[in-house]
Amino acid sequence: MKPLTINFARMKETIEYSAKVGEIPNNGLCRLALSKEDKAMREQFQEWMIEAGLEVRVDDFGNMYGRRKGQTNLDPLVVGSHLDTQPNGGRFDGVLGVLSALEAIRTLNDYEIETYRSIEIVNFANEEGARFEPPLLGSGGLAGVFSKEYVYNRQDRDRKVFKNELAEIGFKSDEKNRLQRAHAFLELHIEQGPILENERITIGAVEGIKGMSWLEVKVTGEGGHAGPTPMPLRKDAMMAATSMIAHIERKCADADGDLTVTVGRLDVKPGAVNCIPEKVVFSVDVRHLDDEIREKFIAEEKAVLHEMAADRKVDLETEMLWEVDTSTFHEDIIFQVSKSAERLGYSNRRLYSGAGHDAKYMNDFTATGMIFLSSVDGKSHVESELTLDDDIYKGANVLLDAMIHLADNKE
Ligand code: HGY
Ligand code: MN
Ligand code: MN
Repeated sequence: MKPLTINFARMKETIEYSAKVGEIPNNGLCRLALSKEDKAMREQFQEWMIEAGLEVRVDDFGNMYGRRKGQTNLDPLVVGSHLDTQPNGGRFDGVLGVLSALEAIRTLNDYEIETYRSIEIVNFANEEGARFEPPLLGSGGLAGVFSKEYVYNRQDRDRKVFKNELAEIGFKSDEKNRLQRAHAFLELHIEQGPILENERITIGAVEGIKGMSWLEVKVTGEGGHAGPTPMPLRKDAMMAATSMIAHIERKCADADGDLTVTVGRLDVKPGAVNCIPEKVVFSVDVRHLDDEIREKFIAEEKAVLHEMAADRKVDLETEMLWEVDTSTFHEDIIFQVSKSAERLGYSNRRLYSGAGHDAKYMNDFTATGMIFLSSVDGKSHVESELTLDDDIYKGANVLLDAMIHLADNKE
């Protein structure tokens, strides 16, 4: 049977709607988890799912599910991603995975196709970890990696608590609504890197996700007056922290090309022009395909930072906020993505993901895979994030074809 294709004009409408909910200048999106913008987008997504005839439910983490009944009660096929964004996010990260799943359901409805297994589409709560750290709280909670108590007590920078914010937006529901079992999970997502674009390849059959660590470094010195305090007498937390960050960058430059290190968050106390910084707290995001290389880098670097702190007579504390090892997806799902791309005549290649995704924790829950689409200039987590319509159309067709095959799998 010739592969079906989606209704791109209809899908484009949902993408354009989403692009307005939390819109910021330069085509960006700021739709932080559990914000009023997230609430508005969730409510619209819920409406679309109901219109598509899905049984909608929300679990206690705020994960949203829409179930399309199949012929049997066998474990369902699950597809989806996340609708929350970074503060300076793009219009496609996570969004495409949720809206392509919705469009695939709508297309199955158009053709009145009844699948052997039920299909559930999902919007996971708090994938980005930009507001409530760490990331993947919804999928991680579902997979049993994070306890309900841990997730509920996470606080944002304004000390707002996850549990209260989730209730506030009206998406805190029942534990019994959690997804119980799945035959497989498939997530369509933008690559957020340059490989597919550089090689002019349409579809990425993702093999897995790199390991990553989120470290927090606290440097405590002594505050003082910016003027009369002689330099040799200072215990300046900012000068110490910046020399540490410079060392981290140098050490990363000496490592192999796969290591990435990012200092994305830095807070200074008291943060006044004419006060010597007393305390600096900064984050270090470390990623590598080889878990041993990542862990060795962190252990060696922590030792050097402690030496640097002693030289500067400041205190140093480090805390591992979150870390995950490299995960490899299920061969059957990776193969299905490649096969569906071939059936549709789209170029494709296998690759690993440098970005984290809900598929990371869903891989603990069921046979999991991802479909990648090209990111223009390899950019993401910026307002200018862009994936071209033609790629979106083709990616959604691959998702649809893979869904039909996986949902009709009788094993
Ligand atoms: O951090 C990540 O890689 C993901 O975008 N949350
Ligand atoms: Mn994402
Ligand atoms: Mn992201």
